[in-house]
Amino acid sequence: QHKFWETQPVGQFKDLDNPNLPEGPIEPPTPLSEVKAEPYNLPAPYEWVTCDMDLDSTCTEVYNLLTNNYVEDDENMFRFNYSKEFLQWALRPPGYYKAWHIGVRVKSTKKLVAFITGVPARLRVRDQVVKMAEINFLCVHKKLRSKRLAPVMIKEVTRRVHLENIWQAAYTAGVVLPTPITTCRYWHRSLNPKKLIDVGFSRLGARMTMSRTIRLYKLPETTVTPGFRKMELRDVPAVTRLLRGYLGQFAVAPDFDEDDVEHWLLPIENVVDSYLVESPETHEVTDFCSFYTLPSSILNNQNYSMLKAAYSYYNVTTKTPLLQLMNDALIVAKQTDYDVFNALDVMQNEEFLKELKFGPGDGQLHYYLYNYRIRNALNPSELGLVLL
Ligand code: YNC
Ligand code: MG
Repeated sequence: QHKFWETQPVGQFKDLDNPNLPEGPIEPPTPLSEVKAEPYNLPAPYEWVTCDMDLDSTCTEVYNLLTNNYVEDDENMFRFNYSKEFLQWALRPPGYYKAWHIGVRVKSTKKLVAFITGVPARLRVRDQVVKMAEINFLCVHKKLRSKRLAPVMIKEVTRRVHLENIWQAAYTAGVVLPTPITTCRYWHRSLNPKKLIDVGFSRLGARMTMSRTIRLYKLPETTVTPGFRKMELRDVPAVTRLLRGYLGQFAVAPDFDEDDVEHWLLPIENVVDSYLVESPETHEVTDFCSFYTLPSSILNNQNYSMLKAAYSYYNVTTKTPLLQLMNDALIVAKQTDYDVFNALDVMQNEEFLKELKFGPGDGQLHYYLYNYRIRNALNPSELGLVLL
């Protein structure tokens, strides 16, 4: 069934109903001297490369590989189009390792045909903070699919993570593998319903006209919460306190310090946006919301080539009602021309999804840990982690 994954230290389907297995690492770390020093073998025409994401030329090659070969929806109508600026942000957080940005080239032409990445992160699982790798952007060129290249890519990134004395990882995928710690659903809030319907992202509801639909999704021109403004560098300490206080309640969540918050949440145009509420009376930062920008290419449409999508990231409230804060997030996204605002049913998101007119999507997103067992699958609302 899973010839590769059956050999890996991950929760196996056969163990799902075994209550005696302890939570925590599945295998102990091995001495670093026992970690394979040489890269895994690739088929003869290919070679490993480390992709230097500081180089604009390398970034462009990675961008082109992903733009043409990365994740599509089930009906092959849309494909993720991560921007170069986004990739540089996602792949260079505090303490990142260049060696974890792994490419495969054709030896003869140097063409980049596969990619996988890791970045370091501290994740808390219940009461344990664990150093992990977050694995993302696994991509094999369409012409090289189903040749068992992916397992080699995964083993090679694992080897390079082990060389840094890190033994656990977190990742998400649209496919079912042994075994998800939780399974989430994407919800979509139309901001530009006419375009979404024209490109086939959504359909006109039963007994709905286009003008009724446009009215249904209409938003105020300006935000309503007093003191709502963009996050700035000076807000990093306050936002870190707010986030740490909030994420503590979830079974699995990042353990963010100020450096992490500065990197992951300080706004970068067309990459990540964060807003907060500064109390007009006390100047205290009481609430926070954020989203990242991930457009999708629209495949085979005459009129449009790109869908501009915002993805809900981390949101925290202590004073403002969550519904009102998220409605303000929708308003700023609409002001800056996003077509759709997406959110997973993680954290407390279910509290606003239906009320704010998000509709459930069809794809599912499964979350996984490598070499870390969790006894029972989590409810999405117990998960405090958003991967890019
Ligand atoms: C996937 N997405 O099951 P079995 S998500 C993990 N994640 O193995 P082949 C995957 N494994 O079942 P292809 C996977 N997709 O026989 C497939 N697999 O045990 C497994 N798509 O390999 C699959 N990007 O090379 C099977 O398949 C084996 O040529 C088959 O390549 C797969 O980034 C892929 O969806 C996904 O580019 C590269 O289809 C290709 O089809 C492709 O014959 C479009 O592979 C783009 C796409 C995936 C996005 C992502 C997270 C990846 C996580 C990888 C696992 C990390 C583990 C932790 C490592 C560090 C550990 C430490 C410490
Ligand atoms: Mg393959």
